[in-house]
Amino acid sequence: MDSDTLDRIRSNDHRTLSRVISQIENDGDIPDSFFKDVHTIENQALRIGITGPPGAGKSTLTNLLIQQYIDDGKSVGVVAVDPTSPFTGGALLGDRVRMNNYIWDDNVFIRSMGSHGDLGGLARKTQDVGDILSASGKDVVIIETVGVGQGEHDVAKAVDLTLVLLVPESGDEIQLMKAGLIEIGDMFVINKSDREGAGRLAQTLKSMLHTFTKKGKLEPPVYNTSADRNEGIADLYNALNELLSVMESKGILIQKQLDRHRNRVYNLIQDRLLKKFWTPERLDQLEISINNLETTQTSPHEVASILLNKAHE
Ligand SMILES: Nc1nc2c(ncn2[C@@H]2O[C@H](COP(=O)(O)OP(=O)(O)OP(=O)(O)O)[C@@H](O)[C@H]2O)c(=O)[nH]1
Ligand SMILES: [Mg+2]
Repeated sequence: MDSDTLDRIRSNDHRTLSRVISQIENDGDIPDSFFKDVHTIENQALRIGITGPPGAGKSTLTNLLIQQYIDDGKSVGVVAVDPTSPFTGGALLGDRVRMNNYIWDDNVFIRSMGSHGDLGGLARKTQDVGDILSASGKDVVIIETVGVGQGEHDVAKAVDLTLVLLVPESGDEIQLMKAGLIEIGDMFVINKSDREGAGRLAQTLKSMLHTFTKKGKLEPPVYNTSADRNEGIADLYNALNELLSVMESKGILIQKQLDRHRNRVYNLIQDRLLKKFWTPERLDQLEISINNLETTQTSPHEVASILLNKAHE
């Protein structure tokens, strides 16, 4: 990666942003020195995660939040992470992203990104893309991700604030617990509140959050919106900013950033050690031991010990 690329990122050249993000998405060989430089020019964009079940209205809401930020004179970068898609090649997934209003606006950059089926890698990539967008000078980076599994938990660790979007059909207490979204939200939004059951869900959710919020932690607020009618959005936006300033004054944002930093180092080391460990030779050995397994009954523990011991030879 040359210094020209860095300059272009810094000067908010969207084509360069797109190219570099594609490289990250496709596991391109980007040298560490590049990220080092990106980090030094990184401004501290606020990172917001929006997660929730498929079709809950995440993109519709994101679109409206973009407008609120623009009206406030802020610039926004959006990454729509699609864990179900192997990769997107940088194309806007028209029907998933629904954010085509800003194509010509320098203050808004929108990308979707797939995972290659590797959710762990997705969290790392999301962080890296966040850094790039931050370096381009965006004030806010929004990461939209579908809440269907482990992926959103990782993404939640990559942001300053996680907004969980639910719909009236999201169900009762037990279903909400099972979905695993309760513990990751800093703020909850019941979208499609034009539908029946929105008030009931809000009550259920509030009492759950009241019960489960640990002492000394902030109890996440609950808001109702109808994104496709632009209802409740201004209130939500104000509440979001209010929550952020409370989080900032209580030192929660700084703590999250420090945790994020620690986690990234941890994950990078894990990735690198694994990459270093699995040489073609060891992969061959593993294959051989698997073939032998049928006849020799070697336990996986034993095979692992043998391979690990060889690592020390
Ligand atoms: N009734 C109703 N429909 C809505 C509302 N908000 C969004 N929708 C509709 O719900 C559908 C899905 O909206 P999206 O914004 O694409 O939802 P999403 O969560 O981004 O979807 P995925 O990214 O595919 O998971 C669209 O047809 C929207 O028009 C709402 O408040 N009420
Ligand atoms: Mg979407």
